[in-house]
Amino acid sequence: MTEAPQTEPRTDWTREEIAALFDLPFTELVFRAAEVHRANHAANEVQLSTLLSIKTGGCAEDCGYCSQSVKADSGVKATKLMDVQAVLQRAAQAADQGSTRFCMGAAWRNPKDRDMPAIIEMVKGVREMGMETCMTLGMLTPEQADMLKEAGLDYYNHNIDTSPERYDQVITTRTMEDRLDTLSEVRRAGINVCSGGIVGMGETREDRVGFVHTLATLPDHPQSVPVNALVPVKGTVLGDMLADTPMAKIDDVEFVRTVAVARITMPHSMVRLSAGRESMSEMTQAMCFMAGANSIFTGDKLLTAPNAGDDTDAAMFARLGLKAMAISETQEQVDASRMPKGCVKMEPAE
Ligand code: SAM
Ligand code: DTB
Ligand code: SF4
Repeated sequence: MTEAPQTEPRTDWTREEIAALFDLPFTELVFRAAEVHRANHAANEVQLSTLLSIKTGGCAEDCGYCSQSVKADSGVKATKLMDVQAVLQRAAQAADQGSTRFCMGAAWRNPKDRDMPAIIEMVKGVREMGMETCMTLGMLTPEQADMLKEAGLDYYNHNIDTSPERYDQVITTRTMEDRLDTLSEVRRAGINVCSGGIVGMGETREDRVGFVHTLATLPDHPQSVPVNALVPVKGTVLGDMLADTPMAKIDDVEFVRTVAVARITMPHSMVRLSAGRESMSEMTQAMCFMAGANSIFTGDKLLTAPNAGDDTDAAMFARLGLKAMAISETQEQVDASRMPKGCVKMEPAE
C-alpha cells in the first residue's frame, strides 16, 4: 500500500530517509513527489522570478563554479554597483513581462555599509512597483539583515550550494557555517529565506543527499529552494573540470530525482528549476515540473550566463499547459510554511 503524501513540513529528516527516497524506482519517486506537490500547490502554476546582476564580477571569493570570482579566467568584466534608477527601469521591464519577483544579485563576499543606502532604495523602489523583492549580496551582519527587513525586502537568497562534506572542495574562502550563520540572521530578521544549491559539479549521490538533508533540517524550510544545474563556464575550476571529464556531468534522471526529493522533503517550499535550463531539453524541464518544481527564472540572462528567454518559455508554457503563478498564491505558501510544525491548515467553516 502507498503511504499518504507528506504534507506537513518535517525538519527531522534523517540522511537514511533521504537516501532511501533517492533510491526509489524513478517513476515511484516522481509519482510521490507529484502527490506532495498537488496536495500543497496548484500543480500547473509556476512562479516567475527575474534576475539582475546589480554588481558584476571582481568578487574576492573563490567559488569554483562562478564566473564572477577574481580567481576565474572567465572574461567577465568587473563593474560598479548599478545606479538605482537603472535597476528600477529593469524591474519595470520584468514586471511588464509578467514576472512577480525581482532578484538583485551582487558579486560580493558581503555588502559594505556604504552600499546599503542604494540597496535600500532599490528594495523600496521595486516594492512600490508591486513586485516581490529578493536580494543576494553575500554574508550579512545582523544589522544589515535588520536594515533590509526594515526596507521591506521579501526574500534573501543565500545558497548552501552543496553538501557539508564537499563544501571546502568547492569554496575555500568561507565555510558552510558562515553560510548557515547568515541564513539564521535572515530568518531572525523575518525575511523569507531562499536557499538551495548546484547539482552537476561532479559531486556524488551521497553529496546530493547531504545537500537536501542540510536544507530540509534547517529550523524552518527555506520558503524558496533554487536547484541550479551547473552552468559550466570556461575559466572556472568546475567548468574546466567538466570540460576535461565529461563523464562527471550529471544525467537528467539524477537531476529530476534531486528536484523530486527536494519537493517531498520540503512540501511547502517553492522549488525553483534555476540555472541550467538553457541547455536542458523541454522534456527534462517537464519532468521537473511533474516532480514538483514550481518556479523558474525568466528572461534571456541569469546573472552573467544565458537563460532560456521569454519567447522560448512562453512556447514551453503553452505546450505544457502551465501558467504564471499570482503573488497571492506565493504568499499563501509562505504562510503555510511558517505555520508551527505538526499543524494542519483548517479551511474556514461554511
Ligand atoms: N555573491 C553572492 C553569493 O554568493 O551568495 C550572490 C551571487 S551568487 C552568483 C548566487 C548563487 O548563484 C551561488 O550561490 C550559486 O549557487 C549560483 N551560481 C553561481 N554560478 C553558477 C553557475 N555557473 N552555475 C549554476 N549556479 C551558479
Ligand atoms: C540561484 O540559486 N541561482 C541564481 C540566483 N540564485 C542568484 C544565480 C544563477 C547564476 C548562474 C550563473 C551566472 O549567471 O553567472
Ligand atoms: Fe562571489 Fe557569489 Fe560568485 Fe562566490 S558565487 S564568487 S560569492 S559572486
